[in-house]
Amino acid sequence: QAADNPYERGPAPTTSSIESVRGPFAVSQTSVSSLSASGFGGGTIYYPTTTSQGTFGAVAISPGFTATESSIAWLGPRLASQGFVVFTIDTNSTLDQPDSRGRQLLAALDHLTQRSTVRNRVDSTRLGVMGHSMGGGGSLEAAKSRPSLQAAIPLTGWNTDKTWPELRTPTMIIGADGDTVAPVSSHSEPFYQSLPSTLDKAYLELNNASHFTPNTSDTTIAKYSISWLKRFIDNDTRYEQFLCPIPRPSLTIEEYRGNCPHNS
Ligand code: 9J3
Ligand code: ZN
Repeated sequence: QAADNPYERGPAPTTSSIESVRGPFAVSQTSVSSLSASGFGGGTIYYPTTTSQGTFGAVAISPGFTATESSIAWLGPRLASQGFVVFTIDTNSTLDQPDSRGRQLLAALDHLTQRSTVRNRVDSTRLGVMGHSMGGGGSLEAAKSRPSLQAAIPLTGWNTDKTWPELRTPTMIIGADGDTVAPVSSHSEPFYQSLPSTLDKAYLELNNASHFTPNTSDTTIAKYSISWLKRFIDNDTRYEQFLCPIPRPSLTIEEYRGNCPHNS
């Protein structure tokens, strides 16, 4: 790791390395049963196998309404292989609403840092949240209630609360142009617009995408999520090149908005 950033993990990134299905770290996994979980429904922890590179930042990820952990499972090894401990969770009930999903994400992070078998591998000061749909709405709720979180990324997020001026956590909102369940016009766009202008924030609208695009392996989601988590959980400015200047529209990007350069 570089002397000037103790949180930096892994080799210098390239476009190819962040688009790859697997990053440089070998990944192990361990299950957390619902019986041993307190305040959420259990899940799977994916983590870099090595113990020779210090602790890693961590992220908890919630599925959406009626869905289970399997719907977001692809993100586990994809993100962990880049150098994060990743906890994909089940919720207590698949019908839980975004505020409950937010509390469950925080309970999962607490389990990860305090009770899990991999707790010694996790830096409890470098944590983030993600989620799909109501789980994405939950990631906004989690960041609102715990401003010490270092990154939040709702994926085609859904919430009845459209305004998030309370957030202090660097947040990347990912929406889909063809989403008819959580249309960007009534969810992701107002979420983004309501975030403080002083916050490090981004809005990525996927092109040719649906509400359920985040449920299968997607290189654009992975590439920008990895960059956001590295930049703000690990303070790793080597990833700034993928976020600034603001990415141009492309075959997979309908629109991107953000503040560049970042200020934290
Ligand atoms: O988690 C989601 O997919 C939320 C979208 C939804 O079905 O909301 C209806 C209440
Ligand atoms: Zn609000």
